[in-house]
Amino acid sequence: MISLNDYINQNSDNSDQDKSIFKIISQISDGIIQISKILYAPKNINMFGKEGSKNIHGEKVEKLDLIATNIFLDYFIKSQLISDVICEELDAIKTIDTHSSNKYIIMMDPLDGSSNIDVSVSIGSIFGVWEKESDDFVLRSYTGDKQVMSMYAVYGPNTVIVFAFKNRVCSFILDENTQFVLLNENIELPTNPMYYSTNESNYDNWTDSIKSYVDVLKQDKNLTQRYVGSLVADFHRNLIKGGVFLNPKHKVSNRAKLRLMYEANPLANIIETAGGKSFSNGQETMKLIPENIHQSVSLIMGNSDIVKNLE
Ligand code: AHM
Ligand code: MG
Repeated sequence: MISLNDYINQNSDNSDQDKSIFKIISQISDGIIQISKILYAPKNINMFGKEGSKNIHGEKVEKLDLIATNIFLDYFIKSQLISDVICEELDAIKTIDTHSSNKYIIMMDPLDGSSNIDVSVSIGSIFGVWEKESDDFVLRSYTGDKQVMSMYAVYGPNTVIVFAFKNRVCSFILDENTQFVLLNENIELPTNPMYYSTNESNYDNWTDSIKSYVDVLKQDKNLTQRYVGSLVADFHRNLIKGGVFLNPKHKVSNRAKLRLMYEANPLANIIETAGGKSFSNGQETMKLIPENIHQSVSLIMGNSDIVKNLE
């Protein structure tokens, strides 16, 4: 068994960047352990349910959304590495410390799929890490292709973390001693994809090109449909088994649902490192110039041979 700590010791080249990023991975993992402990302990059931307010996206905030946000923020404040945090649950950028040694920016969805909490369906946390470009924060500079590390956790039958760093995608599972141990040190998308994943209740609200694309996926005898409704769970399944995930824009509103900075970009980096492709708004997701921190984009990602660049 190789623990996360062993893995870090074996794979760090002791450069400043390796030391910093592995420390960030380690701190995020500690936050994920804290959240797992809350999720898997029945005595904490009073921490579940709606908090009462709505977030900037108009969604009802779950108590756990806020608990998870604060758990990760505490680690980032202590790290002395993080300058600013952009978070699904925070209206504005949270500046932690502009000291020059704090040179990383984190974008996070601290609890993805939170509407699935009450029904015991898998949920997750998503993170993208960028090196700070300049003293003034200029969002346009933070395109997805500049991420130095992307990571997620899936809280399902067990807790698994996956990260893309140094051109590899690795996964670790939380064991019975509350320690992350290595599952796979080089995840690559399988060559025979199994699934297409989308919310087909939106069919009438898709453009004709998306409808035709999904019609073709449905006809493909090698594919079957799976859809959880927690982005991380849908993504993780398709990363391991192969497939395509899509959450297109709605035809009438011309708007999409998923967020560029802390959902689409981190997962795009992971899928592309694993050999796949990701498109948003008719472009490669990671080449999109961000316009605002909570910007929503269409998302189509998965195996290169079945994924299509549509909106
Ligand atoms: P959130 O729970 O962080 O607000 O995430 C939004 C969720 C994603 O996890 C999931 O992929 C998507 O909303 C589901 O969208 P839809 O309702 O269109 O199926
Ligand atoms: Mg989310």
